[in-house]
Amino acid sequence: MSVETKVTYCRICEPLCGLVATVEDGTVTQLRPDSEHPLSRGQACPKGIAFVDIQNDPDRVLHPLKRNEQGEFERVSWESALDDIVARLRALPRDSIGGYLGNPPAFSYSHATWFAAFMRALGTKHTYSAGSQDINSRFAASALLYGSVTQLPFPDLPRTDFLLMLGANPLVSHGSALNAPRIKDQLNGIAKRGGRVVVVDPRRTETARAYEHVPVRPDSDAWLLLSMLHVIFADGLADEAAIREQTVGVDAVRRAAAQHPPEETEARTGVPADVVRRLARDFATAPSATAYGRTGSCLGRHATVVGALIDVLAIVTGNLDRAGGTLFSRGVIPIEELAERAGLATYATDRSRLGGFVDVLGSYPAVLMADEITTPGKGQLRALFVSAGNPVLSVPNGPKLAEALPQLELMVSLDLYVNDTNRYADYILPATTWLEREDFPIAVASAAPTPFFQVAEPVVPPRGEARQEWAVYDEIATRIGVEPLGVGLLQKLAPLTTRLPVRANPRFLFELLLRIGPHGDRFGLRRGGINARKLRALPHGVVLDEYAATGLRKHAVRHRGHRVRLDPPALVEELARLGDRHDEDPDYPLRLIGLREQRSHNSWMHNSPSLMKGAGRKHQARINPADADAAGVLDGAIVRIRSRFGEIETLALVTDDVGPGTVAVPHGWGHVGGGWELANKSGGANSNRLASSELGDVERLGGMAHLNGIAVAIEAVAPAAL
Ligand SMILES: Nc1nc2c(c(=O)[nH]1)N[C@H]1C(S)=C(S)[C@@H](COP(=O)(O)OP(=O)(O)OC[C@H]3O[C@@H](n4cnc5c(=O)[nH]c(N)nc54)[C@H](O)[C@@H]3O)O[C@H]1N2
Ligand SMILES: Nc1nc2c(c(=O)[nH]1)N[C@H]1C(S)=C(S)[C@@H](COP(=O)(O)OP(=O)(O)OC[C@H]3O[C@@H](n4cnc5c(=O)[nH]c(N)nc54)[C@H](O)[C@@H]3O)O[C@H]1N2
Ligand code: SF4
Ligand SMILES: [Mo]
Repeated sequence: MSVETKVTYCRICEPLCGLVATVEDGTVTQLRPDSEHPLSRGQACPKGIAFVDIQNDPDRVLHPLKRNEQGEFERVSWESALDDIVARLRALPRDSIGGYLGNPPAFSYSHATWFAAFMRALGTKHTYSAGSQDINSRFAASALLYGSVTQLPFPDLPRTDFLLMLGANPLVSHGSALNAPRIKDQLNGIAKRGGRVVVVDPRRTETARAYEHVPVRPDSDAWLLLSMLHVIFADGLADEAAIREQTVGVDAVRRAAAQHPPEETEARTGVPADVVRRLARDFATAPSATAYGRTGSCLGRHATVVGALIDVLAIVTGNLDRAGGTLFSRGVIPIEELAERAGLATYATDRSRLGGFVDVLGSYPAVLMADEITTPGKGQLRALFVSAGNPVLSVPNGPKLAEALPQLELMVSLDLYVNDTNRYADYILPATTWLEREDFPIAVASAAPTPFFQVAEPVVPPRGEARQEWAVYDEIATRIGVEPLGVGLLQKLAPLTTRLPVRANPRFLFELLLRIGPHGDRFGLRRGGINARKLRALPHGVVLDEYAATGLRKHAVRHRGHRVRLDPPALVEELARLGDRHDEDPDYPLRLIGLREQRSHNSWMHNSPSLMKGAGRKHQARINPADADAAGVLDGAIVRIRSRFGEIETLALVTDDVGPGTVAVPHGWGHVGGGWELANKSGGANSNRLASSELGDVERLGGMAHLNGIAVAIEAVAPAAL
């Protein structure tokens, strides 16, 4: 028997922790934390360790599957699958072909790039992603403020004196839109230095418990932030010199803030005015301060406004682009930046067929998919690729999407499993896991307080007939006669190079971009610069700088004069509309928010025996004792949660971690009909059944789904009824 150990890094979530794999006769038998990784230094979470369950899962899809006439999946060859897919695509207009890209490709440079290039080559508008349920509002805010849709400002954790966090729970999520391994140490570091970590969250989360908690009503952050700005301007605490130097249009913010003194917003936010005043003063007078928001700030009715105001707070207090403040992101492989400069990464340059939503990075709200499938007319969505996604569980009103999917003329999924979505597909094509492919960190890696880079080689060959997604897209594209990344596009991305192959492969492209990036060797012109060959000799990765760069505004801000624009018309209009909508409805007096758990990852790790063992692994709704009492709901009993759009039943966990009026339920549960046996048995319910798929409920600037702050009611379910 041959036993080897191989160094790699985890690609489940954003810290990208270093791992060491034990490989016995070509099979990964163990994953353990890599003690030699310079940043994660021997730390990894249970999900990373348990990935070995997924790698070797007997329920994994290892061969192409085709739905037969009885509606069952049967094994077919790659050749016959691709022949049929290609033939059916050829018969369709290209603008009727679309794709949904799920979350895992955020950690696969080749998958993400080739999917995007394939969609672009088709010239279709039907590009959707997990982004509209996650982070597109952040990108929209960046497009408005900085003229750069790919900009991902992040908190300078190692140097800040004050971190204000809105809607993030990094002790469980491990940090998001932020690449910071060992984030708990980083946050503890702030406190140890005498700084502060303040967590604004409707739930007393793991992170809120560990630091200072400001409980807030769901979906009221816009008012809280405006009131903080109110105090900062009214008390003369704004950094006028920084505002003059870095920005234009501050009066728009001043005017908006003036209308929201803390005394007037306190009923809405639940944060007492004196707490807001103190918070604003402390933030503004801290030696350095940064504000950071994550999914809890992105899934409400005013997501883009909230995202922008979070930055504005740092900007007007002189904390943008300086040590300890909010820093501009910069990719080691500058793919996002180059794509943007080449006009390939856009915001609001086009509109969706239905609803007239603006594009964010060329994609539209995923909640549109169901209507786009069922609404006839030019450009109707008729063929759909679902690439590493499970939108039936992750987008609002999954059941509606599940009903629409069978109406497609062709649905193809690239995945590891038969999941709740691709069970409706015509073809499921087996994809490699991250242990079976090479990688470079992209996307979130550009938001790293400690710039770092690591290349990963495949740890094992693909299991079964699994293939890398990019290669599948490349082949399909070639055969239907479109070029995903041909010479023209390549030249746009990497104008420096002259020796270009006719058709790129991802490795070629990214190694090239690495060399022309901020740390690259510029083909020998920059001494000490990096290239892929050098990096392969450093398998644990390499720290590129002690701290992230400051002074990047002239590089990052693409508005005229490199000034941050505080008065973009779309934002000003949206600020004026704040509070126009009323969610108050006596029939649905409570507000539903989401929740992430340590041993769960969105919808796709519920088939791992090691993560699912233990009594606590049940789907539960966190309900405040007062609300539970009023509805007669008992702890541990079944509760029915109703909204205007649907209802679910799950177990009640009565706890004062959530304030009165708030109910917190994790998404990504309630598996039915997929090929993951343990997941199907794990119970629970799809909380997104409660969310609205009405176009009027989609946030306008970022196209964000409304998933936090949904009006709901609860009731006890008599055990006899079950
Ligand atoms: N109510 C509510 N809803 C939410 C959220 C919330 O906070 N509240 N969060 C939202 C967020 S932030 C996100 S990111 C989305 C996630 O939404 P989705 O991305 O739609 O769903 P996932 O559950 O991440 O499913 C990922 C799929 O990819 C497959 N997969 C895993 N690795 C690979 C791989 O390497 N290659 C391929 N081809 N497939 C792979 C898995 O088997 C799984 O089927 O959910 C969103 N939905
Ligand atoms: N263990 C684990 N880790 C994960 C994931 C996972 O599923 N499991 N998913 C990964 C993904 S895809 C992502 S995008 C990241 C997300 O990373 P985070 O956003 O840090 O993760 P969440 O736990 O969803 O944190 C969101 C917080 O927002 C709060 N919140 C809800 N509504 C509001 C509101 O209106 N205002 C405010 N201020 N707060 C609100 C919630 O109570 C919750 O604590 O996590 C990643 N990491
Ligand atoms: S926190 Fe866990 S899942 Fe995320 S990268 Fe690290 S080991 Fe992987
Ligand atoms: Mo996400």
